[in-house]
Amino acid sequence: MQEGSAAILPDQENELKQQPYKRIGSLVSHTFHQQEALELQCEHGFVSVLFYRDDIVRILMNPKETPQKQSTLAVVKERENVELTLTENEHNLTLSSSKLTLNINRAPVTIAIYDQDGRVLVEETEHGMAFNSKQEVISFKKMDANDHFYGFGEKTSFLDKRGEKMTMWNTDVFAPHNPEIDALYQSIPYFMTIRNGQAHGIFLDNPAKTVFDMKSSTEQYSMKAERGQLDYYIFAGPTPKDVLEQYTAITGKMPLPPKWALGYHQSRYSYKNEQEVRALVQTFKEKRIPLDAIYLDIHYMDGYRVFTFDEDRFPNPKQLMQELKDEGIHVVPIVDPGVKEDPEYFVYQEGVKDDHFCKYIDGTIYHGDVWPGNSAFPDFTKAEVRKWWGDNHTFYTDLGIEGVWNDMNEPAVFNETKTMDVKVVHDNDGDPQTHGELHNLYGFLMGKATHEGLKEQINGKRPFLLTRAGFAGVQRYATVWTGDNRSFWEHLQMALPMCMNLGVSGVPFCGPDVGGFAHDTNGQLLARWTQFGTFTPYFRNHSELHSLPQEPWQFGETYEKVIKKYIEQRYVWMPYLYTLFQEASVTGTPVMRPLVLEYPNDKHTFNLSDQFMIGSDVIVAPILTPDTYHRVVYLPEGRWVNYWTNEKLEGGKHHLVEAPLDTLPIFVKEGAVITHGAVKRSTETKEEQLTVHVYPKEGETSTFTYYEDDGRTYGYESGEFYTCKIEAAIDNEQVNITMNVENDGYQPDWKAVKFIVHGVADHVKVTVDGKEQVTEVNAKGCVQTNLQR
Ligand code: MIG
Repeated sequence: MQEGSAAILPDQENELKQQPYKRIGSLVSHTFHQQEALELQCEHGFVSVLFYRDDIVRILMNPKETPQKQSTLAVVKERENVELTLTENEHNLTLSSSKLTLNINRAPVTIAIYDQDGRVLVEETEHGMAFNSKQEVISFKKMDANDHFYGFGEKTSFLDKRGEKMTMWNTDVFAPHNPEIDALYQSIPYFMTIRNGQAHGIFLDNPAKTVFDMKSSTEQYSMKAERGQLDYYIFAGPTPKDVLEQYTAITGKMPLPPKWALGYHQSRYSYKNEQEVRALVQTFKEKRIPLDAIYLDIHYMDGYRVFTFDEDRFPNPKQLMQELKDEGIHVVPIVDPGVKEDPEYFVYQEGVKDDHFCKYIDGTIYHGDVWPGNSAFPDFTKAEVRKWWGDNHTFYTDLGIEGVWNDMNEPAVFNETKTMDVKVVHDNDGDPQTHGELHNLYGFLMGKATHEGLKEQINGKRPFLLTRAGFAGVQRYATVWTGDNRSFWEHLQMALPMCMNLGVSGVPFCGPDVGGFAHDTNGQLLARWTQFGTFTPYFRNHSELHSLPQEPWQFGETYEKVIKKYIEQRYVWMPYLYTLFQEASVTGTPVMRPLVLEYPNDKHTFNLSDQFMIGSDVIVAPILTPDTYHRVVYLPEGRWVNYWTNEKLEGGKHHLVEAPLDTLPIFVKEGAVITHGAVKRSTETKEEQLTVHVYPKEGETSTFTYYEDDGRTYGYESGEFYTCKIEAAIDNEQVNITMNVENDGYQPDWKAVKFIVHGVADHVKVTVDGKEQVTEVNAKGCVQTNLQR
């Protein structure tokens, strides 16, 4: 419903007034045992402090009793034994590990946390931790004039969240996403502060509605939970990448995805029947546009019943899947949580019989209206239900399907609140809690159920799961797409900071619907969006039922050519991207990065929302407005090379660069090594030759450790992978390159390597592993040499 001016009537003011908070007061007593928690009893509340590692501490506050230590399933880390010392005097207690020191003021109790150099990271204001009569709990922290905030999961608006107030409450938002919509599908109550070049982080592990207010004051910020306890972790940093490593130590890392999940994906709400699917694949083939996956949206089902196919539209799914598989294409069907209330439908029957659905306290099943009509919802907080749900996926995996798309899992319900009744009581494995208390976990737990089920069923292959809703830790199970955006240039613009902040929130594998979901796209917007998509970790074109079709060829040849070129580029860059995905799976550092992650001391990067990095050496600066063929690009310190023209540009300043329709501005840092592959039909096509681009820098050895494995199985966990350290140095008109295989547990397909050395004189000599090579100067003025393995 559209709101009119009535929404701002003057007499509504009072209702909006906040309840006053009560502070926990002074310290009454405390207990401390090495390796246990430090427990504080205060006048009006209880506080626990637990160390997980030297550089990670957890703080809990409960106004009524000693805090419960049970974490949500977002947390995977067990506590390590950390050597701690506690000292006391009449004013305060001091608890230290080798990396963090907590200074706890006795009257009133407020906590300040310092790093090993005595620098304050997080410091409570005099309000400290508090609560109110509505059961809300809150913590107030000092805000430094130099604080910049990143993360918070999937949020609209710009990169730096200083000056924003954000609500975490998983919500299905079809209305246009804009800066005032602060609750979308994902809730990741986590952020990173960068202050004077150093970083620390906070994760609030509370799945009820939470609010982060970095807006109402310039001197303090707050984080509040509507229900439950304050339960948060502090990450010591000091670099932004350290914070990500620490946060993902607690909430887990993205497992290495199957390579096909990194290819180009085509979707539509909906490709409605077998003929449409076949015709689609045929067109991609005829036009020689690469394709790795197509999606089946809700029309494939029989009356929107999950785990069924409509027999008229899809009479022989098994055969269809096989045909597509032979073409190197995967199929990803949508699976929603709502199970149609239908006593003749086996999923509903089983769910009722075995007590799998969400219920009210009196035992009646909760029903809500979604696509299939009145529906029941699995209670994913119960391990048994997750197992049942996961097992049901044999319906798909028996057909050869290896990827699933979870939608509507906020859960979305067609009613005023847009979700499940908060009075529903979840089983929560024997510790019942209301939906209001656990709401933000629902999609995450559905993801856990689905991922674990698929993984068990596909014989050692890596499953792919796409999800709309999630919570902290969602990266362990699923790829995140950013829901129902629109075909607006503004939404293309917004997708950059949104995805960068998802990356900073531990979710490296994410992306928006390319071209925009709702509303009609056009050739130029689709072309520019596809250019951006080449470098979003997840790359899927998807559009809505009533919108103009937006497959790559729908807007005429000029656009088709550009779109095709950038889909091809995705495959050209794949060997580089895959290495970055592997890095992310081990370190938590995202593939797509805001510049501030690499240059936290450079003020030009703090709120740089219209360009990003891929790894630490490549800057991508897409065009984000119509009829625009130039743009400003900021290049940080160092020298940078225009990827297309080899022009060298000085860093530490802004440049005006050209960007005709077929050009996505890309800049490579001098000193970088980049690996490329060939244009392919899909990731199933073998790589015949690896291309190594070298951008030598005087006085420095360039290094890149290239990674490869079979792209499908978990063999890499037992050493079946290939890593090769590529080094290059320029010395007196000679470029010396070495390739040292560090792990040969897997043999790559390619039999030849091509080296392309950029930005050097054409008489420069090239040696590879000590041997001088025959070189030629290629069309772009680069020195090039070929090597057979
Ligand atoms: O509200 O399944 O975000 O990607 O195509 C409609 C139909 C439900 C919402 C998803 C969208 C999907 C659509 N779904």
